[in-house]
Amino acid sequence: MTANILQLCPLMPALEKALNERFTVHRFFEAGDPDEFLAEHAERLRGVVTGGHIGIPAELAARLPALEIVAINGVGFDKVDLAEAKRRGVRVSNTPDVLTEDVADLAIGLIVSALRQIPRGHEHVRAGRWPSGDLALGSKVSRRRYGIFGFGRIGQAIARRLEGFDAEIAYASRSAVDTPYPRFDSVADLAEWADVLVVAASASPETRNIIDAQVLDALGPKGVLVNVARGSLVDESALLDALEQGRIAGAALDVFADEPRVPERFFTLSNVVLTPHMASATHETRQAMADLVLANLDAHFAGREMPTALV
Ligand code: 8YV
Repeated sequence: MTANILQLCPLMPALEKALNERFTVHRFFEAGDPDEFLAEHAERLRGVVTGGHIGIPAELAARLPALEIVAINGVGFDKVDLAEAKRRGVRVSNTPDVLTEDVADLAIGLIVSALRQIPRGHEHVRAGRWPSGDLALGSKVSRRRYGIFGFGRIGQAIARRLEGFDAEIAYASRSAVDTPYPRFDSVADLAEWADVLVVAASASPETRNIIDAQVLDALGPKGVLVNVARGSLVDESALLDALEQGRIAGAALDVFADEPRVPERFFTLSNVVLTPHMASATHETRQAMADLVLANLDAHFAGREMPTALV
């Protein structure tokens, strides 16, 4: 008999097809009344497949007595309680490494978009405004100071790409990394030094709202904030105030505190570039992530060691 698993969000069609071939899949996000659904199915559900940005709410995990594995289609595990999983003997896997390049690539895209105003230029041409005048000037990307907050796999991949821009690079992170780049003790000091502050740290209670008004003021009126990590690292209302008041020059954001809901205040600002959490969203990378999700589930249900286990 195939195992019953709970799917918490839509996934790429090839992954959904492969899951359906292996398991009895229940699409929780389309299940109607969650209480009725759980009353009928909870006791049979042995696995959960979910996105990194969704994880599994603690209340839901607590209502799944037969839960054995949570397979995250993403690298971030901030929305899964790993300590509780360990306590219960529930295994957890994620998809590290395969998405590093794409996230770093999008960070570069956001940096260039924000500094060189690519989205505004695009709109300028499409709206037929070019004959009536040129855009205001942008700012240089090359030979600027880039402060990277979070210097793990993704932060380091961003730094490697920025080398191509003859950039000055520094970082701040929980622990020192073996690298020639200077390390700042605090994010505020890094922001003070940097022209562009790139957020690439993982979300945790310690990093919640760490990019606050003080850090933004340290970044200053010529500084730009780029976030490809998680919205929870940025105090969004402090960011909106700073952008509206010109206390920082601009922001390029792929992630938001309450996504997919984005505060409307962002929509009237001309100094922002906004993308819908798409840093890992390429065919190639989503396929590689899907392969890892399946490899972890297959290994678990075959009693083998999982290739990318967190717990
Ligand atoms: C994905 C992510 O958008 O890896 C992560 O942690 O947030 C992203 O890669 C998401 O997990 C897709 O399900």
